[in-house]
Amino acid sequence: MKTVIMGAGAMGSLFGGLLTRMGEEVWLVDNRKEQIDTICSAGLSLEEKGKLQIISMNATSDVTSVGKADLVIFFVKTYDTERAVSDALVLEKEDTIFLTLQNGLGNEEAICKKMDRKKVMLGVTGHGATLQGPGHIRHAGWGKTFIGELNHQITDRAIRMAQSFCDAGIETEVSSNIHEHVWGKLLVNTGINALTALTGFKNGQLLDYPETARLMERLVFEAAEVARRKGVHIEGDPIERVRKAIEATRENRSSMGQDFDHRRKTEIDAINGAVVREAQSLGIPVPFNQAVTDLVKAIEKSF
Ligand code: KPL
Repeated sequence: MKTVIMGAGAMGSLFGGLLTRMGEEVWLVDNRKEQIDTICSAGLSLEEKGKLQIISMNATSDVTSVGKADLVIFFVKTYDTERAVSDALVLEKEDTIFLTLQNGLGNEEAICKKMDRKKVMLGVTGHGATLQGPGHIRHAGWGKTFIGELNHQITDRAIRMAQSFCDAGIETEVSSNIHEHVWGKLLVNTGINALTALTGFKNGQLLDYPETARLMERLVFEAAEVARRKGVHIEGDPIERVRKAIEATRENRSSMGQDFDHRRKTEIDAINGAVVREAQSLGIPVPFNQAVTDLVKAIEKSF
């Protein structure tokens, strides 16, 4: 099974490293030259539970050099999905599967604009990773991964993929309603990402102060109400679910936090911004999500 990962940031490198370590043929594709050159020359440095491991793996900036793929995983930032999908067209053969494990809303639509829907699968992951430097990541959060077909059927290819992820130490379940998991993960990102970016906190610190814990709850409450009004079923208490995700990724700096640290564009439009857009179309006020979206966008413009 040949897997190509579009996007060699912290999470793309983590999945790539874990699958390579298990013996899969994996290629990381990214146009960040320093990241790719370091992985090619010195391997991927993976810090996990206090141990450092070097994993030799394939990485390139030239997607046309990779050949055809059995599985393509999109791990690019949401605002880059359309470009990555265009780049990935050269990897396609009759039975290639295109899986997104990205954050936020809108990835399915962006991928399906150019790919046959039957080849596309959705997923979400509860893992967290921090890019420490070129070619060097720290695995700093553990959680389940869910994958599923767009038509909600449990297929053999989904079961096989989940098995190979599990073999690599990525606990994965096939879901018969992956869209619920996409919304569940959206709630997690809605409560964590913008707040950690704005405060400079690691995920766990949000619960250490009543002020940020309260803000997290308001953001999640609003997003859960939008989900409810859209008819999306969210299993269990949404705020409790986000608290658990914060505890499981306590030592991680969220992806948006890392974007702020490097003065980079963020995924705010696909996370709290998406909640605001969905709420507007339903006519529901979401003042906390509107406020953090405006703050993140204003700071982003100042970079
Ligand atoms: O998805 C994440 C992110 O940082 O984008 C979490 C799960 C919140 C881990 O940090």
